[in-house]
Amino acid sequence: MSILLKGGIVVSAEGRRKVDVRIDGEIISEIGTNLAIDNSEVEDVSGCYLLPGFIDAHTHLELNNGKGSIGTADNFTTGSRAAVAKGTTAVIDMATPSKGTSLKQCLTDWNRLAEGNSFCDYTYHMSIIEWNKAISSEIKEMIDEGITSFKMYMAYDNLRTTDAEIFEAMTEIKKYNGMLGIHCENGDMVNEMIAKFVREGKLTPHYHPLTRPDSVEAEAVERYLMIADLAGLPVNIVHLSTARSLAAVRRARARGQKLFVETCPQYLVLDDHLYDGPDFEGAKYVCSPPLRSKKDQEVLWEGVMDGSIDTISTDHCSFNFEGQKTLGKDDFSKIPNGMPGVETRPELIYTYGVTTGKITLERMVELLSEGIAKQFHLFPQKGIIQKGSHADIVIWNPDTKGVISAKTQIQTVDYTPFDGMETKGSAQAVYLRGKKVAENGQCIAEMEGKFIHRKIVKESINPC
Ligand code: DUC
Ligand code: ZN
Ligand code: ZN
Ligand code: ZN
Repeated sequence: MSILLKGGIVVSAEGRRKVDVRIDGEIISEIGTNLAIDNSEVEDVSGCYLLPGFIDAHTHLELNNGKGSIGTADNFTTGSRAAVAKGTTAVIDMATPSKGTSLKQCLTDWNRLAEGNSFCDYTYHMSIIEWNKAISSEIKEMIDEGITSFKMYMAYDNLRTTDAEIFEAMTEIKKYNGMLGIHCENGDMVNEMIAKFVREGKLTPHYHPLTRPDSVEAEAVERYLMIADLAGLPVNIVHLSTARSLAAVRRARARGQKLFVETCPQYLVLDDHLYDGPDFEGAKYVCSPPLRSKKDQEVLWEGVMDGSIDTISTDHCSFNFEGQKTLGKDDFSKIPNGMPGVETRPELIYTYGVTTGKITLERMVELLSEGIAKQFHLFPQKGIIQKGSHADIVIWNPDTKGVISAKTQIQTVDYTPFDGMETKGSAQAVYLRGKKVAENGQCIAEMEGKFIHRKIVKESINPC
């Protein structure tokens, strides 16, 4: 039997329409005004917006941080449960191999982690942490397997490659019109500043952001964009966090370069005074790049508003405060980097972006779903509510009020960096490929998330 969502307002990046939506099986079969009930099961969604299922293009649901084998607090099951509960119906997780592991093996490993263990749909960015003939020959293989995007690092000694290797990887990826995202920080400078503070006995979380100032990110962004320009590849800058980096992006675009920019909710709603919290509280906010100044926050919001920033994803990488973050109690450089966020992104962006008038709901849909789907070859299967697309639909109630709390969150981690923040609006129900998977903030389904095989369609790349 089909499902008829009646009386809601369907929102896309282009606008909003008061129309009914019929779902047959996994697919949206009909959209129109006053659709006949026929044999459909009717759900009255009047007063609500119908938004395409949100896509989080940057999660580390299962990551070993390379510092003494610390695994993330969440895994595919708990992370995806938190995702769907609040409206995220697909994630693009960072598949991260260890040194000496082939990309094919890493793909097998990630499939083993995700298959049958995910409440939401998923795919991966394949991380390239070393470059050689064998890895180079695997790029096409990955694309044929449906993995059309890659990730590289300019910082973290266990993950980073040289500029020459980045250039070679770009050249190979360009042959197939793949997408490359990069963690932009100058790794040498970070190492140097960590060593200096440690030498001086400056060991509290206060020093974490001082080892990774805005110049460390902006220099890497600028260098990466120059390398991409040489290679002729449109690239993605992940978790851009500073005004200086955004200025570099604008300069690149002004000279005609095509690129994409992602930021994360933490850089929009939190700032660096949190590193000075009492006791060891600052450790909760240790992520890289670090939280920035209020001024950076303002400039990032401007970027979100004027289109310089294309997408918002989370960089969800959760470590417990007790027993994991506390490993760095005597030395901030031993605090595992990362924070949870896959659960809270929709409510944070709606509350602090849409209800404040900074962005429209249409823009939120673009930033959290449609734009991501287009950039990463998930469109029009995902990212839009239209006939023939997956019925991934968030029934968004704009009238609810809430407070983010570690006590009530679904994520399996012992804190949230957004604790105590008030929210407005929330997912009243969530459909994943036609099946209701969440209601009133709780996941109500089985783990039926599927791997999404992506195919490169060149026309879908449309950077602003
Ligand atoms: N930064 C983090 O804080 N955690 C995961 C990886 C990253 O780049
Ligand atoms: Zn990163
Ligand atoms: Zn401080
Ligand atoms: Zn990341």
